[in-house]
Amino acid sequence: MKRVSFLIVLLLLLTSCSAGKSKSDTDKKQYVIGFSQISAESSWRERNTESVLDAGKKADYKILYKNANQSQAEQIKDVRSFIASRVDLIILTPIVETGWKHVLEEAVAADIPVVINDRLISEEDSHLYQTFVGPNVPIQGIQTADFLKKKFKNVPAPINIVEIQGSKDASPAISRHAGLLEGIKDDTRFQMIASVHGDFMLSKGREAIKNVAKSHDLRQVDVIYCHNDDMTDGVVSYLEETDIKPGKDIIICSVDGQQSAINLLKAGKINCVIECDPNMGEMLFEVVTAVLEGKDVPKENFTTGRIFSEFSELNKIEERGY
Ligand code: GZL
Repeated sequence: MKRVSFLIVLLLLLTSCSAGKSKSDTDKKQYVIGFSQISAESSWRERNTESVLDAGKKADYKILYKNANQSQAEQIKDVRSFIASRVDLIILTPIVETGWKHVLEEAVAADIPVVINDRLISEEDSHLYQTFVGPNVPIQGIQTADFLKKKFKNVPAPINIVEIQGSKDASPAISRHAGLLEGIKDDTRFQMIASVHGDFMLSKGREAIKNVAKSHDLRQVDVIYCHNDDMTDGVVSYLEETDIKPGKDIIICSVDGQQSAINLLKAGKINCVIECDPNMGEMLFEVVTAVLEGKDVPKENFTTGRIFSEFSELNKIEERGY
């Protein structure tokens, strides 16, 4: 009898404890998201990764994070491992534009939605993902061209441009190149005399300009257009070892808006920085939530960016945080 009343008390206690939690708390499923990131090639990328991981945590998702160390083969493996783990959704930051068809078809077959972060994949595979969150990159090239037209107003031809592109076949490298060409096509004074790749990395940016200097006299170069700030840091460090003054003898344009580039801009060593905001985590998870709730989402969700240049009020630029 004693034993029976003890069990009844225990049962009452247990039911009163679970009654403390609301029904929606107990019913709420914690979604599992696989996030396949490219690597940590730049400070920009490190901030982007933090932004995504922080926002995922804040939105109460369980994030499985994988860094592919600049290898597409590795990234494909990472995505496959998410499919095998039956995650609820995959966030993919594609290192290059092409080569995703098979793995994304596998995700579709497993009924796992894919959201693309930061870089795009080729148009023909766009039916294989739900939506994209990231910058409108072609505009960044056009904004650079607008700055150059202003800077070189009334300067006679030729105006020689050297371009240090990001990673070969990566969507921002393709679009920053195309964007600049589009922006200067109506002004024949501008000509691109060399275009090389620097992998979006400081060391490779430095190596790239050093190689250009072997085949071109840098004193004939008017503009260096770098596809990101880390490569710009490499280019400036190389030029500072020569008798060419960066920002004065050669006009330097960059993209991203890292603190290092803003410091160079304030020091007059570079001339224009197009902001590309890496803090896209919050926007990304709003979209992720909408996808998981089965809502309609636009195919493209663009972040915005400003133009910082020698024509801006530089003391008004806030600390960048990346
Ligand atoms: C831009 C992004 C680029 C940044 C780089 O959308 O993919 O990759 O500009 C980064 O700094 O490494």
